Amino acid sequence: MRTQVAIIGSGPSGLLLGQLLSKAGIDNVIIDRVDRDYILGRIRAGVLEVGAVGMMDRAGAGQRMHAEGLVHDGFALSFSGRRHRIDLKGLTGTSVMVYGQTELTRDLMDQREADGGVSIYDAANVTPHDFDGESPYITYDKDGVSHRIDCDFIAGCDGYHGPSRAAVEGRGLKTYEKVYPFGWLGILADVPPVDHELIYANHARGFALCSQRSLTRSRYYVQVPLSDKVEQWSDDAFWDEIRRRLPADVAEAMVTGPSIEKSIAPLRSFVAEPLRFGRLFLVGDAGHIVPPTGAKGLNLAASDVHYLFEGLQGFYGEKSMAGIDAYSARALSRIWKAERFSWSMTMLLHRFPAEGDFGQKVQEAELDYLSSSEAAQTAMAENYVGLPY
Ligand code: RFL
Ligand code: PHB
Repeated sequence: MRTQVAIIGSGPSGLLLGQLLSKAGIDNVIIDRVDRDYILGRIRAGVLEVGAVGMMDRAGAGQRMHAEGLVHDGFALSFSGRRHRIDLKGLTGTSVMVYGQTELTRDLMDQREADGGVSIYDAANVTPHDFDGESPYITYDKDGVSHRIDCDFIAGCDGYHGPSRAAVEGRGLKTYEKVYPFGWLGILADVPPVDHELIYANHARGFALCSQRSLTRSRYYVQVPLSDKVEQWSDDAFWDEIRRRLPADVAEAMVTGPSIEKSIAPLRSFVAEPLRFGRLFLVGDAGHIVPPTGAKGLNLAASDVHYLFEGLQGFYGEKSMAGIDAYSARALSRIWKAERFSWSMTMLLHRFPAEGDFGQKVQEAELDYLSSSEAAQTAMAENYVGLPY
């Protein structure tokens, strides 16, 4: 088989890139290790920046998001028994969209299917080859048969554990990493959200987050030690713990119910540099990871795709390599700012056992300062709604 751009990974970054390329008349094939239902079973991000919303529209897949997504003009910080609202709209003129990654992925998959785009699922041993030269290709096995896709470029949209970054390790790739000493225990439940906006809570027992997927589906998280196993946490134990970490009025208003998903995610900051090796690009989680505190993971995948699409469009439209040459630096400049923000939100809101009571007091002082300084709130709001592409 031959295509112009071979895309490894059918997550948000691969699907967004595929849609934009198809719309621009650039032939592409998406190839994934697992199947559609497996991908849609992953419960991940929930908050979209205005840039990611715009990317969904450009991909022609934004209709349901606009109809069902919830526009949020602010969020709350809870600390020292009180709550302070960050007025995103008032401070920046911009809002965010609450729309789950599962729904966004489903919309992109459906649109790709409707447009006749080619996706290959359940492909084993996907491997990129010869990307240093002008004729790269991908090999994979499916149903016991080996296949080869020849292409002009390979987009590595294959997540943190995919084969694209593995293929460039030891070839000048530099990685930066910070691992946090805790994880997030998250549950999804068909109960109305406790508030119409998100609540991020700093509490002596640990961080908690009240998020949502719709007016009838809630997503809640609590900080847990890395040694905790999800089986240790009954639904009742989870609800008891999150209520302890929230202001009394919020805890009392919380509607509880059986979980439909429960999992623990470790927190990590990670960046790989550069993001381009000849004709292979690292995109989204393949190139970087943020802790979820700033809700930036999916949004960074969207901005990477924006820069890469511009480069590929320049190559096919104007025979120019300028955008392709600039991809890594342009994407990394925005990535590092989101890394910084995600790290600072994580440091501000979580309990760090090694920092003791002193660390907790410093966090409370910073939150108190934030609640009294419009300048500090504006800086937080500007980063939360997303820096410009
Ligand atoms: P994805 O979504 O991981 O998609 C990568 C795709 O590549 C496929 N793949 C392979 N395909 C072929 N061959 C192989 N060998 C392959 N190996 C992997 C995978 O099957 C998959 O379909 O990366 P992408 O597209 O870059 O999108 C990034 C986002 O998914 C990610 O940044 C966010 O979901 C991060 N994230 C969160 N972000 C938020 O903003 N808020 C959150 O609450 C949030 N929660 C999360 C998260 C990520 C998690 N991970 C990665 C474990 C919770 C979790 C658990
Ligand atoms: C989510 O809804 O899953 C979510 C929302 C905001 C975050 C992280 C996760 O900062």
